[in-house]
Amino acid sequence: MIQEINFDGIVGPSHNYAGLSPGNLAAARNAGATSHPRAAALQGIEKMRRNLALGLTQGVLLPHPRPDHRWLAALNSDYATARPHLQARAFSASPMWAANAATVSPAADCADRRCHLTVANLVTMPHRSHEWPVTLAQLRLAFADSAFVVHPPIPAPFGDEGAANHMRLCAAHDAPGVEVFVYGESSGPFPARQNREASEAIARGHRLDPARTLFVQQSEAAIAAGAFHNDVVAVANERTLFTHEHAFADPAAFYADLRRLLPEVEIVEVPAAQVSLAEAIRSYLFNAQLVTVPGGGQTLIVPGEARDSAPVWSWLQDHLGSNGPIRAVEVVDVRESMANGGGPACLRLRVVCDPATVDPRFLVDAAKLDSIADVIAAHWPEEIAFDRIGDPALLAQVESAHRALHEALDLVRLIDS
Ligand code: SUG
Repeated sequence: MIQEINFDGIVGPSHNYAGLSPGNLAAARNAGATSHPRAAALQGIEKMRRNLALGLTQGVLLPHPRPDHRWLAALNSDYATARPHLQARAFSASPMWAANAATVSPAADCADRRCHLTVANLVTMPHRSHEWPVTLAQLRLAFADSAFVVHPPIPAPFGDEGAANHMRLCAAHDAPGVEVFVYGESSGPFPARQNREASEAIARGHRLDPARTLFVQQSEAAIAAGAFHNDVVAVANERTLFTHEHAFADPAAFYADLRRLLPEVEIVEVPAAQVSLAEAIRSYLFNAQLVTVPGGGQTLIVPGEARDSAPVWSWLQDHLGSNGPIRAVEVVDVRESMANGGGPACLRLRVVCDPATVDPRFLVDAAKLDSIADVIAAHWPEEIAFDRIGDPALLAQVESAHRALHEALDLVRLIDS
């Protein structure tokens, strides 16, 4: 049966705070702090357990080998002799943010009725620019069935950050949808990571209907306030768009297009007067998983930081008391990821498909999550102080932890290929 599956990136054993993403305020604020990879990964597992408990289907994507020796070799370097800035960029656990793995168009939207995925090139940030080869290998394995088409990345210099800048609105997951590609243009202090040219190329590759595809500009104010991806200020699920008032450059035109293409659309716009852009970004209200639970009704899965914000929490309580589309709120603790600017929505990639067409090694149930948690508890470093990033003993622990997880999931071929 066609359904939405959330594939969460498992937080890798090298998770650390190196402050590598200008424009990502949380990551910049925590640069140099001590990280807790074991707790971080277990927080991610707990979030997946909660999704299963809601009756949702859950998948995983795996951490990448770190440090990335292949990338360093391509730079004519190696981990022992690389300068600290390259060491940190080779060591980042950033593939955990699966929303940046790929852009996904469900089969119902594509002319050939196959589900298309384009791996994101992530060229704007050096530490993320080398993720795509391993992501591509994982996607090719997980989605090897003929129900899918997996595309290589869009070439540089056209930046593409995947599903974080893509939304889909539809009457139901298996019905044809309206696909919305959000791109940025920045004249402010921070880079715009999603290039319109890249989004248009993806839409052509996915064989989308141009009449049902929108290219929408992110507001410059949002980027300048720290919305380095659109999913920091807006999220969509089925017929609901949940967005901040200042997410888009021309919201009126965008909403009019949406209403024309999907008359049943429900637009829930949070006014800046109630939640400022700064508060939305600090609390990650919109970096929530908006999910349809079995039996209908939508639940918003927010980070604990949203509950800690008085204006955000009071807006949510008001909405729950109204007749709005969000019927329930679940709070999850992903604070280790949040400290690097990654909320609940960043940690997952949504794929609408029949689970029977997915390689079962990438799908999880409660028992499999328990066994992944055991591997994490046994192998993941408890903490990484920033000045230990070049330490050979840490490197050995991270590499053996990575292998242990792949062995447990019968996916060692991903490392040895
Ligand atoms: O690309 N943080 C990630 C966070 C990605 C969040 N994803 C979504 N919004 N979908 C980024 O900025 C910080 C890593 C560091 O600084 O070490 C980092 O890469």
